[in-house]
Amino acid sequence: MTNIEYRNYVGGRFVQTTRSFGDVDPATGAVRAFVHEADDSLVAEAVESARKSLRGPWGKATIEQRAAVLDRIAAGIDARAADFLGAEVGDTGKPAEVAKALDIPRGAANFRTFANLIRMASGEMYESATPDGAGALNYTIRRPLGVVGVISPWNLPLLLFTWKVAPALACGNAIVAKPSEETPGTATLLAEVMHEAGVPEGVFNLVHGFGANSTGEAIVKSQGIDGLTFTGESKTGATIMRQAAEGVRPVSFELGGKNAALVFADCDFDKAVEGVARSTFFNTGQVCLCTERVYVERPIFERFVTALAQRAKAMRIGDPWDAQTQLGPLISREHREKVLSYYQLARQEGAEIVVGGGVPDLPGPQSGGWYIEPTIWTGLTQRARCVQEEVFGPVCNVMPFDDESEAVDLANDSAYGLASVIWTTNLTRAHRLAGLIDVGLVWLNTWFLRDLRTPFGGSKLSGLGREGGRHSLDFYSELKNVCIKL
Ligand code: NAD
Ligand code: 6OD
Repeated sequence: MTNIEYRNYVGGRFVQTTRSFGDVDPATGAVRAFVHEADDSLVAEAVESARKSLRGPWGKATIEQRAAVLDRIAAGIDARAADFLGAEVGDTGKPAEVAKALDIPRGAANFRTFANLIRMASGEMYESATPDGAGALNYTIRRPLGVVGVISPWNLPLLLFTWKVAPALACGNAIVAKPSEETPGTATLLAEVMHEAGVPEGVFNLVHGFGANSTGEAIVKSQGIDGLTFTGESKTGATIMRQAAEGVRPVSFELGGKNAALVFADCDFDKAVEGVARSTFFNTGQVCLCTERVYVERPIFERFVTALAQRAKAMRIGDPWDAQTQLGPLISREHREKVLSYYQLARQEGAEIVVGGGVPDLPGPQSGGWYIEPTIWTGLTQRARCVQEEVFGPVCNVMPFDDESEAVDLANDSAYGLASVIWTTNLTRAHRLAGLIDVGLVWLNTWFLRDLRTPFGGSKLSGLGREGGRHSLDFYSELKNVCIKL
């Protein structure tokens, strides 16, 4: 029986509620913590504390004071890295080696990056002519949006939560944030770090719960929220957008993907196979940027499928704390049912299952986890639902193409527009195609290589707006123009 409890953090206090739900370890299926669900009145209290904090010292803090707070939070995450690792691996089942290398350091890096970016942020200034010849000066001031609602998903919990909280704080906002109900752990530890780092009360509020008819919806519908940033499914984004229209509040959305990799015959073959295996199976396929559609130039198609299948077969599935493990479980029983329903649908749609397609038989505690086999399909048509709909699991369909323009058409034949990868040694072609693919992010001969100053986001169903670097500052603040007659 677990004694871990994740509480809400409202107005600078950790708050218990009368309703709680279990937080399940997906690697074993066991309940690892209890989470105190915030009801509408606690959300309203969180919004009110956030508003109040903007009228206090936080509303008057200088950029340097805010940046120093962010640096202290980053140091706090570093100092408690082992706790963060335990919570992140416990909540997601992802291999500890991955969380150690990516999720936890990135949580701290998000705060350091936005501390530095806000220190360096510049405004606009114009000298203007006036009829009397004296002239005028116009300059801009960056003001916070106010109270920002942050709603995040479960796949990269700390990374995505801090990716929004850090720039929102850097810009001087107050926050009411809800992590996914599946992964409440690291967000709760972050509240402790904020508390210890001296974030004034009410500036950061954490409320736990579900989405529709629960905490998430209460945040979205609260008229005390001045802007909303959301990462999650495209359908949820559409619902939130409708609700946020009341009050005309700005939204920033990072949504789903059905991302294509284009592999040309002139690629560095081994690097391309390794790269596509990584972009398909990383985090058990649960990254919005993961590849689910692979288009391979016909002369190397068979060889590529064989090599990719060998990689998939060799993947070590199992205990996330074993340093050899490469593939953890899916996040939940429901999500595994969804992914398995696509494995079934692919058969009905005529796929050849090159590898995988089922559930592995694991020994020990992991026999109760939500594991699934890495899977490769061939033979599906472009119109198949399995080629058009986001699965969000460790699976891709591989299809041949004959020339560059067909490859671009296939990549663009999707309702989503998040990310693409092009594998070729012809750099002229790489740059030409990068401009032609309808997505927000293109990687050439690499994948998920991130510079936090760059714009991040998708087109079509994949999102609205860009975050990252100055684009985050632009979303989390408003520019005010000041004009003075000289
Ligand atoms: P989800 O949309 O189900 O939930 C995301 C968050 O929204 C959770 O905190 C949830 O509780 C909340 N929520 C759900 N319904 C809500 C509602 N009606 N009102 C308010 N809040 C609500 O998504 P998920 O299953 O947690 O995450 C997986 C999805 O996220 C995939 O589609 C993936 O592609 C997408 N994603 C996109 C990006 C990106 O950067 N584009 C990054 C990560 C994940
Ligand atoms: O790296 C990032 O900043 C980012 N937003 C990644 C999103 C991954 C989606 O699952």
